[in-house]
Amino acid sequence: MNFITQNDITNIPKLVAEALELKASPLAYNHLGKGKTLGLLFFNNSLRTRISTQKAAQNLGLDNIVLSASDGWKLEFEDGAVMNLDKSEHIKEAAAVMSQYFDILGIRAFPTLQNQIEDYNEKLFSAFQKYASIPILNLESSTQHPLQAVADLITIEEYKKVRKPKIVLSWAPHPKALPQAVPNSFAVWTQAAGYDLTITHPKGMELSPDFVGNATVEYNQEKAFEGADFIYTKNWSSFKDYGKPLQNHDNWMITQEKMALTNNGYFMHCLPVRRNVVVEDAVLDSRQSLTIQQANNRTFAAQAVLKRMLL
Ligand code: AN0
Ligand code: CP
Repeated sequence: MNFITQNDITNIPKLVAEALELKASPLAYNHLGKGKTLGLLFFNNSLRTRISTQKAAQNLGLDNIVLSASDGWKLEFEDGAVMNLDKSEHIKEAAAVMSQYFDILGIRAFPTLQNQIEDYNEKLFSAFQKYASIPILNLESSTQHPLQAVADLITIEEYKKVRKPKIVLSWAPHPKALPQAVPNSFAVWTQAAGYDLTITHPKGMELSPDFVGNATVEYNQEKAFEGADFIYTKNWSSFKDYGKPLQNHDNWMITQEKMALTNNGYFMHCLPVRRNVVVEDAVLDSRQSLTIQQANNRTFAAQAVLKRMLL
């Protein structure tokens, strides 16, 4: 079994329940991974994804090896390429060789944010799927970050006070161009789990319709916040004007005043977060912030997924 999108998981509420069982008893399956090795290939930096996935593997008795390729290891992807320039290894060999050493291969690779077609076709992940002979685990691809979404669903399950809470995904300012992977995944996984979702962002920052699905889009941030139980915040760069960051929207920062419009709502963010740009200190440091709980749940999200991949 691969774990790349929500379509790889049957019965999402059951996966969340399995994660909560593992959280209560992390070592219950600590022989499941015995004799097996998880490879973790990072083309970009990571704090949470790297350590929580290693921890999850460790809890399952699964050995893990991290390969950090963020320093410019360039793979060739084109069929028939004459490799006389800067790329020293073809994906065909790289994926096949890693398949000899590992039983599962986790990959993190951010989008180019230049070529929308390549990014949204998941060029790198598709090539690894084609040329690796072992299951692939998504540690954040060009368009999706499913382990983050599972951790977010676990956190919502733990903190919701009603069966169908009001969940709002809000765009927030950021100085750099960031991927759409986190909001894309949050949107599809919350809806796949049966929740209604409201998305609020400035005009022009619409996400891909494939990920928005049936969510309500509300361009007035304060109106969107009214009565919300969870405010999930994330910056993303433009999908329409592909990869362009939106500047001069500092008034979209999450403040205490805006949180006061909610139903004593919780604040969520996947981290890393830029303080007093995305969200002000008072919100992040308040009791309503669930960011550290979300980060903790990354371990159990990864563990529930790896457990299914090993069974
Ligand atoms: C990345 C992103 O926006 O996708 C990783 C988030 C988990 N964000 C940053 O690098 C700031
Ligand atoms: N939330 C998240 O994926 O963080 P890292 O980039 O540190 O892994």
